[in-house]
Amino acid sequence: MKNLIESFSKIISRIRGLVYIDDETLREILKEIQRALLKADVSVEVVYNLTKNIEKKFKESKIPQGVSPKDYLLYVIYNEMVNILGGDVPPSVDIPRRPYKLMLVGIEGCGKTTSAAKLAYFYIRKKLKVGLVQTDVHRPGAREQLRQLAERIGALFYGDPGHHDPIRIAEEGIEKMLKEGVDLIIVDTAGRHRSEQELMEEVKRLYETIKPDEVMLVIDATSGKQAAVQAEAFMKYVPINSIFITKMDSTARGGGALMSVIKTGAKIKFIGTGEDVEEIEVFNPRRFVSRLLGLGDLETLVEKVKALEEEEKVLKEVEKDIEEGKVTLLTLKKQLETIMKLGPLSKILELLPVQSMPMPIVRGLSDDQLKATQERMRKWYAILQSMTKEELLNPDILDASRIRRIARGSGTTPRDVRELLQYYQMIRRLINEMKKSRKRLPKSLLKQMDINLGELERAGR
Ligand SMILES: Nc1nc2c(ncn2[C@@H]2O[C@H](COP(=O)(O)OP(=O)(O)OP(=O)(O)O)[C@@H](O)[C@H]2O)c(=O)[nH]1
Ligand SMILES: [Mg+2]
Repeated sequence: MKNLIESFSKIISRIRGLVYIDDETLREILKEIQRALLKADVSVEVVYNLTKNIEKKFKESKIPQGVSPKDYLLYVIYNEMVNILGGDVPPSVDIPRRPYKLMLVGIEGCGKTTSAAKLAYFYIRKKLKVGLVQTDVHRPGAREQLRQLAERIGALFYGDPGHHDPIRIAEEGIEKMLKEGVDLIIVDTAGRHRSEQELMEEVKRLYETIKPDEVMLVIDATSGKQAAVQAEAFMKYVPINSIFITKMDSTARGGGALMSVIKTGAKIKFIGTGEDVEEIEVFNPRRFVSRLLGLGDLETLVEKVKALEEEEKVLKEVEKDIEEGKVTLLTLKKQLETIMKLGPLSKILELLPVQSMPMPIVRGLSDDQLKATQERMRKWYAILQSMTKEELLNPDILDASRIRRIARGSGTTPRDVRELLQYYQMIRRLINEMKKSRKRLPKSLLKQMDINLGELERAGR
């Protein structure tokens, strides 16, 4: 990890120092990225695809207004890295059913027993009652190792009672844990065997006995790009539902392990970052890449570019609607949708050049006003959601009884609905006036829409 962070920090500062980016510079930067990743044991294929995607995206996309080419390049690099690590959405680590049986598998010394305790501790802190079962009868001291960890973190424990039969231990252990009413049973398995074949067969038999809700494969990050080979070997015997990558703290090949495992289609859920039970993290590709690229402010940049791209898309749609003379409530709904998707209003306002916002937002709002605006948008959106398509397209059909129904359906009042309609009428008037004076739409129009909601409210009362 450390090495990769160092290489990337050099690349990033180089990009930051650029005045313009020509093909030659871009090629050099991509080469540096390739070198850094290959050093982290990322496979040639993954490295090649990644840099090709970065190049393509950077060259082919239109850079949103207000973003410099170097910022856009950083954004593209970040985004492609996140994609290759599993995408924007962090894995869910919720326990969907209780009791839930989680079985850990992995080769000798990869960190199963340690990770079993880490996971138990992770869920104990989420107020679950957790039981640990040790089925490893091969490694001397395996029982004692997990028993002590269990005691330390306050988990229940079951292990080798003296008969050395892993299958029976699994059965007895699960029975005991069910009797104790635990929410989560974590079953540790042996990694030490005479041969890989033997290991796999025991894993398979245990799987059939335990019938786990989830099989989690534990992989040592030092295995680098070989991680995929390991994962595929296990997948031949049991379904692998999730992955725990250990020892991310102690190797330069963590990047390779992560990126190779993703290729197998398995979901990385956790990473281990030290020997202690607390050193466990939910694997979050975005956070991981931010840290890797050493950019605290990158998230902000990414949000900004995303917001701008999103905004441009909606602007285009709105522009089309306006040109075709069909600004309806549906147009408004689309705008609101975009804004709500982008997150807290205060943040969006910081990120966007406000005059191009497709909604009437006033600069210099106080926190209270901002809250009120946000609340109103939420309300309006609820109202629009309660309307039928027909109503959205022909707001003129909205009579008192429809308005009452919509208010009820959206948990608002008829007055709220009327306020929204008033706002809509105002926009329509504006558009008509604009059309008459043949001004260019929609930028100028949108600027005019940038009106004070407070005034509207007062007018409506
Ligand atoms: N630095 C570091 N060490 C770890 C991590 N996870 C596990 N270890 C260490 O790796 C070694 C092996 O861990 P175990 O949990 O015993 O591995 P195992 O897979 O249960 O081993 P077998 O039962 O023999 O298959 C121990 O020294 C752990 O402290 C981690 O995230 N970071
Ligand atoms: Mg073990």
